[in-house]
Amino acid sequence: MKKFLVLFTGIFIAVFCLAVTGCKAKSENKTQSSEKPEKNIIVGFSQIGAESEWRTCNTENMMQAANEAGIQLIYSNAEQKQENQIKAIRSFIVYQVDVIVFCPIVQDGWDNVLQEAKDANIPVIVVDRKIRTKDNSLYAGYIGTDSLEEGRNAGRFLLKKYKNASGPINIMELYGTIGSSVSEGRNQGFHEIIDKDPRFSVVYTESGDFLRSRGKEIAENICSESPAGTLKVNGKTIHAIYSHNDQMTLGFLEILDNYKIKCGKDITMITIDAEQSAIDELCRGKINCVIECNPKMGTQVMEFVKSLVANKPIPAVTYVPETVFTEYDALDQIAPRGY
Ligand code: GYE
Repeated sequence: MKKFLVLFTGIFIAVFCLAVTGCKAKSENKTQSSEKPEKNIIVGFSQIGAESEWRTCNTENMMQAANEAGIQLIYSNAEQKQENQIKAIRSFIVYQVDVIVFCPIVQDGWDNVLQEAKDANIPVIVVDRKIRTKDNSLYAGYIGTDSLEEGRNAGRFLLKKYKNASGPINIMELYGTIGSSVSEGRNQGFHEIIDKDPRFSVVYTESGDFLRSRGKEIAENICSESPAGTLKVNGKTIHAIYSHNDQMTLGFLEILDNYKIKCGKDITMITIDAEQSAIDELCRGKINCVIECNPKMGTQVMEFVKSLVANKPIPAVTYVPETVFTEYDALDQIAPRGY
């Protein structure tokens, strides 16, 4: 009986302490920041991978924004595989997160898993890249880059650069990931502009999957087949390169340097992202035009998360602000990029 009493008192004290500290923790939370949401929001975030500095910045920005908003983020790295993203989304559904945020590596193939999220009443925000779906009600909204406009800006730069040239101007296009909305947009926007001018033609396109290593590989194959000091594909001299991201560009530049081909002078180089290392090459004269792709969308995403948790709608499409840096600008005025 005595033993039983001691045990009972022990349990009682433990429960009491837990209750007190629990209340204390709660009240501390409240006084720390009155702006933090009442409910502890949990977001499942499926990221593509870590293929570029751009991507790493995008991930860190999302984590920091979640932290600042008092939102718990469950991060999953898909290592460049759609199947891993689908698995991650399914695990977020099982976990019953409040909102799912994901960067789709490619546009197609999401309908089934998004239907599962919808059936579980979990809203989805598509970020960075777009998806193609039969039913737009499968996700709440998209926020990210305007890749069509980025492609147009690349085309506009060429028109300006070759304003007084007679042509022909042969272009090589370094394509990103096949099937991704951003590469499709960057390709379409570019053609929209240059196809109106008969001097320009894309004579060669190859996918480097947004990877520096692939940029190097493609350059090595072409350079080793070209006469010294030139870049020739299928017998045609390349005058300009339009690359869908900085990492592929930087890999390409490394090889051109080895082959003593003067990029920025003999070959015009246009690239997208505006990582610090691309801006540095613009300043060194090896790149002629850098189109910004803005990875910092975290704060806006977390605002959208809060709206959805409060049952408020979010805009169907939101584009992040982006700019263009070219050899015609005052390059010493460019602020550090932070990625
Ligand atoms: O340009 C690239 C990347 O989806 C916009 O993905 C993004 C692209 C970005 O890794 O560097």
